[in-house]
Parts: sequence; structure tokens; C-alpha cells
Amino acid sequence: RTTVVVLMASALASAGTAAVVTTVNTAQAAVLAAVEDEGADCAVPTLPDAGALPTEARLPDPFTRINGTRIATTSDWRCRRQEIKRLAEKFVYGPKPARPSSVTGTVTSSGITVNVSDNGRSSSFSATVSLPSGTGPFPAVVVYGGFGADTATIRAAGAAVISYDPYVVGREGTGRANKQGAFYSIYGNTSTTGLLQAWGWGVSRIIDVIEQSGGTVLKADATGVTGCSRFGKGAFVAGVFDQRIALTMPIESGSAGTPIFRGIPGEGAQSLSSAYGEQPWLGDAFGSFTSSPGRLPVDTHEMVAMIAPRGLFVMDNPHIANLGPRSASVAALGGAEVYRALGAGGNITYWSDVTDGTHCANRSEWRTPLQQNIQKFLLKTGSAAGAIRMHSKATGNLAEWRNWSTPTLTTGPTTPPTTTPTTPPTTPPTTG
Ligand code: MCU
Repeated sequence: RTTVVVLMASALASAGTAAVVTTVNTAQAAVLAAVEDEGADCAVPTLPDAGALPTEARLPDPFTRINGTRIATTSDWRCRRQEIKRLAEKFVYGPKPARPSSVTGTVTSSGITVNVSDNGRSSSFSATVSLPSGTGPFPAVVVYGGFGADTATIRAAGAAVISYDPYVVGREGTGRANKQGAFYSIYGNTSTTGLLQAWGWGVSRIIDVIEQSGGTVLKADATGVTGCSRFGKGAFVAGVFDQRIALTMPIESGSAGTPIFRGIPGEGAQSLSSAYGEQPWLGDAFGSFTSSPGRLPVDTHEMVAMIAPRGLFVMDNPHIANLGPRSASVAALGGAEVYRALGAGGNITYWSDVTDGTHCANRSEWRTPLQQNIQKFLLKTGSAAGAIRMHSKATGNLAEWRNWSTPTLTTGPTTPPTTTPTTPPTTPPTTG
């Protein structure tokens, strides 16, 4: 029932924009979680230490648990996803604290205020709101920073724009031992959590306030997030770690965003050490992987998978190798395997088939898919199927990057994470 169609669009060859388009047609399962972290109760085994990780040049299998068994049912994904989340926190982005003990604030037609207390400390920040025309309550898209996102199209499609300045939550330009902003006022200047995770935490707290507001201005179950470049990295991470976000739309995110870490050196994208050193975007723990991404027990195709089955629209620029567009397409292709296994293959779009090479340009090619994604995941009036649409300059090949196949997950109950009896051994089995 799942069909994968690959079309070579050569008609545009004269313009040099031949694209590879993969349409993944499956049942449309737009399942949105009611909570930020649905698998918080899952038992996750003790994670390995950074020094004990094997090198694997290819992408880790998203369907294989830490204990080596493979998941078999769609219900198994919830706790496998939690394992990926914990690995991503430990080795890539730094931990995202659980919902703070107190979040209060207001939502009006022009702004949102957020007050947070946790750990006996508190901080506040705010964002501005621009409503679309018509009668609310409206869905909303949180737009990081002031450039790159097509806010006119977002509002014309019927969603409000929440303009979010991530720097008030996590500042750039600080050392790793002196991080600043609303997140670090609460969790400490020496928190090992990087800015991307801190910025996403700020979005989660905005959603907390919308949830508590009674839904007269903005709807709490129809929030999207977007941003370009460093804010594309941020928008991606926000969607990865909050399952209440219905639509995640990173634009030209580059290294530390969507591109697979393992592909960045070969593609000549911004090096991992450059991205790690430029700003404390990634967590401090990532520092030991910048010259050996093959040691990472996760990669960004699994961050894509963490967004499944929710809406994901990745926009990329194939004309700037520094952005790693081929590696980003591999992340989308790899993550799309999880979408497909969950019966939600039509909920992901990757689109780098664009002509203008300017970074963070306003692009006509993305207007229709942007509108369609807003209709489908935020307004819930559309059903357009997503597609992987790679420009010929940057076509990833997932087969080169994996040695695992995609299972057919059944819809039964969860299967035990061990193949042998129920009582787990108290010491790990010896290998070799
Ligand atoms: C693509 O995002 C970043 C890039 O990683 C940085 O090296 C560069 O300085 O800034 C880009 C960006 O955020 O541009 C607006």
C-alpha cells in the first residue's frame, strides 16, 4: 500500500534545475501529542559513556534499540523515540529540563509574556504577535529572528506569526562557561545545554502559556515553528523536542541543523568544529565528536524521526555547499523511513529545488508548499502529500549511508525490548 515514486524532472534541464522528486504516498496520520514529551515514562537503559562508543561510518539504525533488539510495532516507537531523545540530549544538544514548576503569562492579539520559575529561580521573556485577518482563535507559527521566513505567506494562509527573539532566552557571543539568557538564569551559566535546546525550551514555554490562556486568541494545538540559518537550526531542534509542535519548518539550517553530522566533512559543509566553536549552539558534550562524528550513537536522520508523525517541511538551498544540503537531504530520506514505517510518509517534505542562491532569500518556490503545510497541519483543512524534492546539485543517496532496512511495523501492542525472558540480567552480557 505504500508506494514510492521517484521522478526525474528533466524538463527544466535548460534552466539547470533538474530535480529529483520522491513522492511518498501513505495514509495521512497527523497525530499530535498532547504533551511535550510523550515518552517521559519510558525506561531507558544506562547510556554509554562518550569514551566507550564504537565508530560506525554509516547512520545508526533508528529501529534498533540500545540493547540491540529491533522494534516490531508502531507502539514500540514511543519508547524507542525516548532512547533517541536521551542520546541526542547527552551527546548532541544537552538536556532539556522537564516542564518547569511554574509557567504563567498572557496572550493578547499583540503579544505573549512568559514567566517561568524552576529550581527556586525565575525569569521572564516576551514575544510579539501579528494576527492574520479573519476571526480567531488562530493557529500560530513561532518565527525565530527577523529574516528568512515568509511571514506574509504564513499570515495570508491564516496563521498568526509569533515573532520570537531567541537571544533573550539564550544569548550568542558568550563562552560556554558563562551562558546567558532566560534559560541560563534558571538552569545556570555553566549549564552544558546548548543554545539551540535553550531556544526550543523558550518555544515550549510559549506553548505552555498559550495552553493556559483558554484559547481565545491562539489555538494551543496548532503551533508551528520556523526560522532561517542559525534560526533554522533552532526551529528544527524546537520541533524535535516538543511533541506539541504540529509543524516544524527549518530553512537553510546548515551544520548543527538538519544535515547528517557524518556527511558534513565529505560534503565540505561548515565543519563540525567550526559550528561547535562559532557559538554555543550545540551542547558542550558535542565537543568530543567534532572530528569523529562516526562515534555519535545518533545522527540527525533520527532527529527527523523524532518529529514523526508530525508535520515537517525542510527548506534548503542547494547552491551553497557550506550549508550541507546533500547531507540534509540524507537526513530527510533517512528520517522519512520512520515516517513511512509509522504510516505517515506523506507528512514530511524536503525541498531544495530552488533557483536563487542567496542565503535566506524569500523564494517563490516555497510559497505553495508552505501554504499547503499550514493548511494541513495547523488549519487542518488540507491533505496535500509531502515529497522529497532535491535539486540536482545536492541529491543525497540514503543507500550509501545505511546498512539497515526499514521494517514493516505492525499495529499491535508494544513488544518486549528483550528477546529472552522478562527479568533483565543485572550485569550486561559479555560480548566477543
Ligand atoms: C547557516 O547558519 C549559520 C552558519 O552556521 C554560520 O557559520 C554563519 O556565521 O551564520 C549562518 C547564519 O545564521 O546566517 C544568518
